Amino acid sequence: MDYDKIRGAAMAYYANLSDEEQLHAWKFFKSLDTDGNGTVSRKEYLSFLEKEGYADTQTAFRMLDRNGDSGLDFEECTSLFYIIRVHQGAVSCKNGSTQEKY
Ligand SMILES: [Ca+2]
Ligand SMILES: [Ca+2]
Repeated sequence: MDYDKIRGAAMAYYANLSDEEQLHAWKFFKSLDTDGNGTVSRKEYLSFLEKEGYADTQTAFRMLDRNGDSGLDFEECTSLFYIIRVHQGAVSCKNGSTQEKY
């Protein structure tokens, strides 16, 4: 997966969301950050995936953790939000984007 492309798309996607949807993205981030320290650790990330029934993946975490500090900040989580929303959790590919929303 071309993460730079995903990230660019995620940023554009987020920028075009309504206030309500942006709030939803924020809540999504807060729901991942279960201890409320402002970053989503790998453990928090994995327990979220487990809870939501997504397979995998440490690979995706490494991909999402762009600055390599072993935690996902809000911006990094936006990419995850985008992937889940737009690609229906298709961290494992599939037909790509037939309906791009940006
Ligand atoms: Ca945390
Ligand atoms: Ca990070």
